[in-house]
Amino acid sequence: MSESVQEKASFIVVANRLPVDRVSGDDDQVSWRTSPGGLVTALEPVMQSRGGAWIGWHGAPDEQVEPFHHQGYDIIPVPLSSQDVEQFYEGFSNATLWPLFHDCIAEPVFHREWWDCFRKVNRRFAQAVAERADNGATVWVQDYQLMLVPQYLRELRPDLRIGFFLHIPFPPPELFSRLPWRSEIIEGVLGSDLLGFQFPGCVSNFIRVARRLPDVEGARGRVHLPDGRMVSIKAFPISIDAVGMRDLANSPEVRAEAEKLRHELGDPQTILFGVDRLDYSKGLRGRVRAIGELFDSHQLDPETTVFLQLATPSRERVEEYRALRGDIDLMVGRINSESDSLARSPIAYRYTSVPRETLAAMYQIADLMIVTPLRDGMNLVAKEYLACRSRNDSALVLSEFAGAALELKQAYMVNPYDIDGMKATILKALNDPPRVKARKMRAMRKQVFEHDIDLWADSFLTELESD
Ligand code: GDG
Repeated sequence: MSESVQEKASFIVVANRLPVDRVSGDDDQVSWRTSPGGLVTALEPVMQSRGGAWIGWHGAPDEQVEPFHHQGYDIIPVPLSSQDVEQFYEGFSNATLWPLFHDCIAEPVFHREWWDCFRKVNRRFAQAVAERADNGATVWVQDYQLMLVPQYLRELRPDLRIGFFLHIPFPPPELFSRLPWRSEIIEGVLGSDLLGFQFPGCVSNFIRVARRLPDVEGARGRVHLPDGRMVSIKAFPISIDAVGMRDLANSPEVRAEAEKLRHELGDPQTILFGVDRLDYSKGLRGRVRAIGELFDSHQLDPETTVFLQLATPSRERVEEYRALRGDIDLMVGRINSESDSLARSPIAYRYTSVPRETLAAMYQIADLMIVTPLRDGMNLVAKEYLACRSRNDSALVLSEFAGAALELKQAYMVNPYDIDGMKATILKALNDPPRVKARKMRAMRKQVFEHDIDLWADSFLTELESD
């Protein structure tokens, strides 16, 4: 395969971020490293076999980066100014759409300047795709930051096959209709030929919203537009590279790191584990409160049990995220300072991101995985835990409001708003007989290994490319 950047591509993925991170060496030489994450792992083999291009932002504001070839496919950077980052990314994407689409857990902020910038940047992405796409190419647009790209792209290039996948939930019409630009967003995304959502509830929410547009009809996974076009709408629950995760977790290096970690935590009998981007949708406040109360009432014993919580820094310049960080610091500090145990703190809390190997080691040592989002499109953490835990003597506590709950039915299900309910379920998950836990783990592991990320990508693209 050619190492130079191709002028045109027959397969294009377009996402807010590129799948690479820039790394600077000691000699100031810049190189690019594949960024970790499910989407990249899923789409890389597809891009390599098709010779495609990935179009997205490279992560540095006010900088132009030339296209380059990376591990078998082309990387096409789209520039964003500092103002674009503030208004398009931090503003409209993450302070308007993100909270609106997550049940308005935080109050969505509506600013007309943000909307103007959102439209401008979406046009820029569409333009970049239009210039690069071969005749009749397949284009797969990713996620809420680019909801207007399908329409803009179709205006520029009606010959393309355009798919769109929303990684976050799509809200019910009662919430969505608050958005001052609701019709424009729906018309934008309806520029696609195929629209994919995480779970069937999002499909029906979307069809109900789309039917409110003049002369639009929709039912049973299809929307018919006034211009005669038909858009297919379907659920494609995303997953993980289950085999890759399992093999990583079982590698000698990760096993050694797991032993070391356990020792650093004071060799506790039982380890509870949570890992999330520090985001208010992930339900950290309630989770820490529930576990803190269990330690406080001695239903969890700090002499034998540790709760390890890793929170990955995220959107640190958005106000709600700063407030959340302060709250969690305070709560954890209070719980640890009030503990009777001098030997160790009940909560080992880290605000940092760790290498993939370290995360796999953490999954390995976790006896109980606690995943309690208030709303989540899917939640890959729950699936990664199942792939990494080859022994069945463990348990998953899972929020009923995560998309994953529809597939991982045997999890210990919780309502993350119900603190007492969560406490009771955590204790049950710890104390159930081993054969009950083993049966649950086996069933869920089977689900994750049989529905992996390849199946997700293949089924979307097969559907998009079939007539
Ligand atoms: C969105 C939707 C949907 C986390 N900390 C570290 C780290 N991670 C990795 C996890 C996992 C990923 O980040 C998080 O994925 P989630 O699915 O849990 O959540 P979001 O980031 O909110 O993702 C979500 C997803 O898109 C896919 O469609 O499931 O609902 O909100 O892979 O492992 N990875 C490393 N170090 C960390 O510290 N290496």
